[in-house]
Order: sequence, then C-alpha cells, then structure tokens
Amino acid sequence: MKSLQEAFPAWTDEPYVHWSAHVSLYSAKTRAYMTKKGLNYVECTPGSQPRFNEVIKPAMGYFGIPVLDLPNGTFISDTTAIIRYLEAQHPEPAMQPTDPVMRALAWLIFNYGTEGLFLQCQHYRWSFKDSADFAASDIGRALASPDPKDAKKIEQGGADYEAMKLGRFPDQVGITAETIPAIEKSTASLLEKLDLHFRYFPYVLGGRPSIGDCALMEVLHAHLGRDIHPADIMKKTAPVLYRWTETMNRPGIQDAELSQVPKEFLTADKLPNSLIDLLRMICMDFGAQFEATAKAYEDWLASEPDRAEGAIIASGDAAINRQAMGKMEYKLRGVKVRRDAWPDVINMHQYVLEVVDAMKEPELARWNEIMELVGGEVFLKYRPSRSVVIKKDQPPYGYVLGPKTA
Ligand SMILES: N[C@@H](CCC(=O)N[C@@H](CS)C(=O)NCC(=O)O)C(=O)O
Repeated sequence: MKSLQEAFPAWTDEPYVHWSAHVSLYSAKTRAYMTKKGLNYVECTPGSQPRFNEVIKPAMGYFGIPVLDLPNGTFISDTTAIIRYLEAQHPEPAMQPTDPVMRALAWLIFNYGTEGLFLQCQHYRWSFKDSADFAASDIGRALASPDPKDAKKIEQGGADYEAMKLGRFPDQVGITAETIPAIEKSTASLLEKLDLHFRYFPYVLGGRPSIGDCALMEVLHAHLGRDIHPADIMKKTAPVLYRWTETMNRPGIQDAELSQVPKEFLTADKLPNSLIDLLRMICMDFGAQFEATAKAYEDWLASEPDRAEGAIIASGDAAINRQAMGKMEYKLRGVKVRRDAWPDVINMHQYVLEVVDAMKEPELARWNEIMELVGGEVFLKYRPSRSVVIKKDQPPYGYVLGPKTA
C-alpha cells in the first residue's frame, strides 16, 4: 500500500467525474493530465445523462466539454480552469518543472497546444471523408443522441455537428482553399520535429510529463492520432510521436522504449537541439497568431475603455462555449489567415508571465536568451493591459475582464 501511495500521491477516495468524449479535442488534454497526475477519476459522456443535461448544461447556458464534477457537488468547465484547479489541489506529482525557465516554457507550450493548432486539427478532421464520417459517428453516439440504439438520431446528430463545423470553417476558423497548403505544411513540420524529439526523450520537457504534453494531446491524440486520415499519416511519417500519444494515455511516468531516461525535467542550461527546434517552430507558427490575438484584445479593450470588471470578453455579451473578440489577420507559412480571435490565448499567456515575473537572475537572463534564440520576442514583449479571468466554476461561465489597473 505504501508504494501505491508513493506512486499515486494525488489519489483521493472519491473520484472526480470527467464529463468528456473520446472524440472531443479538449477532453484529450484533461484526460491525459488526470491520467499522468495519477488522479482517481471516472469518465462520462454527456449523452442523455440527467446530471449533465439537467444540471450542468442549464447552469452554464451552453454545451461545452470537458467539465469536471468535484466530489463536493460543484463543477468546473474549461480545460485550463480544470488544470489550474487540480494543480492547486495536488501539487504532486509535479507536472510543472520547478526550474522557472522550464516552467515558463511548459505554460508557453500549454498555450500553443491548447489553441495554436486549431486550424490543423479541424482541417484534418473534417476535410477528408473517411475521417469526417468516423468523427461524425463518434459525435453522434457520444453527444447528440438521447438513445444509444437510435441509429437515425445518432446519424443525424453527427451530420448536424459536421455541418456546424464546416459552416464555421471559412469565416470563423480561417480554413479555406488558400490556407490549407499552409496548414498542411505546418502540421508536417510539427510531426517531424516531435517524432525526432521523442526518439530521445519520452516527453516534451524531458523525462517527465508536463502540462505542455497534456495540451498537445488535444490535437495530437484526439484528432490527428485518432481520426482515420491523419492517424494514417502520423503512423507512417511519425511513428514515435504516435507512441507518445499512447504513453500519454496510460498512468505512470516510465515510457517502455526510453526507460533509461531519468524521470526528471530537462534543465534550461542544457536544452537539446530537438527541443530548440520545436520551440523555433512554435514561435514561427504560433507567434504570429499570438501577436494578432494580442492586437485584437487590445483593440477590443480600446473600443470601450470603461468596461466593468467581470464583463464578458466577446463581441456579444453572452458567455458561450467559444467567445470571440472580433476578427484578426496573421500569416501562417506566408499565407494570410483571417479568423476570430479568442481570449483563451491571452489568459494562458498570463500564466507564462506569472512565472517570468517571479524569476530572478540568472533565470530571467536565460529566459530572455532562449526566447531570443528561438524567435519568441513577441512572447517577451506583450503584456495585456487588463487581465483575462476564467470564470467557469460559477456564472457567467465565461472568460471575463479583470479589474481596471490605474
Ligand atoms: N475553452 C474550452 C473549449 C472547450 C470546447 O470547445 N469543447 C468542444 C468539444 S471538444 C465543445 O464542447 N464544443 C461545442 C461547441 O462548439 O458548440 C476548454 O478549454 O475546455
């Protein structure tokens, strides 16, 4: 028993309930996190479950997963809010490096994995018929049907969801005939860099899984590692990356193929080239999206400077699953992308800044040096003029404005 407690220090008597779905992008992040953290949890798909449909969804006012039911009867929605909560409750086992530079990198990769690959994952899910059919049938079963045996309803539910997603492609998400080649280039480059890195290290930041790995699981497991078309590409071109998606979905730290690697995070003074290369790519592909999001947020703030603390950060004034602050434009691999800007990206950047602000020398100098080396100046420079707060454990269940600073 003692060794079990040592292996699972975060284990609790009562399980958490993870409202989620196998097919769901964001659920893959919290699932991998809870699995690697060694938490006691069970999973439920909303389907026709009364707790979700009669309590959680009406309270939130919209559908959105994942949601975490806590043993005390309350719940939290949103992957970032869930992980922030669980990190505070269960500091061990460590999913954030103690070295502040590595910790800041973990939050930067967390941001990239959570929202920096949305075009990539949606394109590979819905632009190819085999993948789209597979995902639609999963979604129909998991979310849309009140009766698992009602084949017609399941089919209709999947088809409706697919139509909704495709309808949002050109205007809201920025997936068009012009942007698809750039999306595919950036995906191929990500697969190549991670496949190389995972030949030497079981996880992104070395010998232990971090919150950064968990966020990357959204796209790399739930869509690219599961849907027929991209999973085939991943297995053929990045088999070691595919192995990582399997490792991330099982408890424990040790990866069978790399059992000799010490179960520790890398240190910032000795970053391997494979990680530097990955960071360069992140800064190139996500840096531009990040900068455009920052501009959209500052424009949104400036359009009505006296908004009250707690105001919903969106063009409309209702909290919805996907709050948008207006349009933004940036270049991905030289191609212009025009799409909605999301406050989530600014919120997550604040967790990078929180770590950076607590740094002392020589860590601060090392942080600046690494970010300059990998072309991440924009992540050094930008500081939101008002904070973005996630209020997803109580009304309005949305991303809201923090207090006005003098
Ligand atoms: N910011 C949320 C996003 C969650 C999200 O968009 N979940 C998807 C499923 S993967 C969803 O519920 N979509 C419903 C919709 O878009 O209407 C998070 O991090 O949890």
